Amino acid sequence: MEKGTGGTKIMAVESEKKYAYFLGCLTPNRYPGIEYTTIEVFRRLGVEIVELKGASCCPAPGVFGSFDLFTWATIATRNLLIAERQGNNITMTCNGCYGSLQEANHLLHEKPELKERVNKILKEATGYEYQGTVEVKHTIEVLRDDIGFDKIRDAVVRPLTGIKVAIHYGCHFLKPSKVRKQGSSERPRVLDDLMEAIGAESVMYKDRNMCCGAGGGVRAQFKDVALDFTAEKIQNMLDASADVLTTPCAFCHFQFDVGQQELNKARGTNFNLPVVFYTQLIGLALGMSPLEMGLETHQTPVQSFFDKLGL
Ligand code: 9S8
Ligand code: 9S8
Ligand code: COM
Repeated sequence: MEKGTGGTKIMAVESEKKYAYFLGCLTPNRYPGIEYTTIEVFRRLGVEIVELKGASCCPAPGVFGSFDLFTWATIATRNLLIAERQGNNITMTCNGCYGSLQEANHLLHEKPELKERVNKILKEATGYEYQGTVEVKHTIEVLRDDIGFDKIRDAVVRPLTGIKVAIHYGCHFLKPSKVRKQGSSERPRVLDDLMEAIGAESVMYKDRNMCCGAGGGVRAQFKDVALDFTAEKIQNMLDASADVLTTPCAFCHFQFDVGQQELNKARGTNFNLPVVFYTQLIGLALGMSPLEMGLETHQTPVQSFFDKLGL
């Protein structure tokens, strides 16, 4: 097995499915490595990811949605409309983006009067109305439903054996549970199953479903409060002997990765739990190199995790 750096072998893969990638703000601007890795992992597993040209901020559910639901729904629907005009369904690597687009889609189906009001504006602004044909799926759902964990298990060339992963699901992926329909929002399993499929061990830790602290505008307005949450979660993960923290939300990823360094600076702590996005863990298991996934750009060093993996 090639170590550390070096080229990825280009594998020819017939793509069976296609999704438009709703990037949102954080993935492309802060973690282009997550964007690249996700596209490559999906390509290797037979799913083509295309650009959603002209998409805007989702807009962030906990920020825009809580101030003005109608404006939030209209902007979200404009993004859905772009995908509908392209003839694609949407997938993403951020729970906030999933929350906004999935929920707006749901509300438009449930409330015809809202759809009519939103479409009136969209018609004026773009010349088109949203019909409601787009399906919004988190990348986890594409991996589970369109690809299947068995296929992922079969594609593993570098199993993450012996690695203890602390999973942070993030609030918007699970709740509101009646809208998200991810099964139990108190005892989610899907990401645990996925991590086990690539050979890692998911460790349970205290208050696993607690917020990372950043969502809902808390990081922007009350950074110290956000960091209180982050510190508590990281400590709980360390108490469970985690080697690495993973999440399916770019915003949570950002908060844990940057937040640990902010805590160390401001409070003199020594938090250095490597933060690796869940598609990057899959990428590693599929044989991608850490360099091509941009892992060295994460603020919290990932070296201790590499050492454990023998990279
Ligand atoms: S877009 Fe703008 S701020 Fe953000 S990353 Fe996810 S949520 Fe949607
Ligand atoms: S950011 Fe992502 S999904 Fe949220 S609101 Fe609570 S947790 Fe972190
Ligand atoms: C977090 C999104 S992923 S928001 O800050 O709650 O809107």
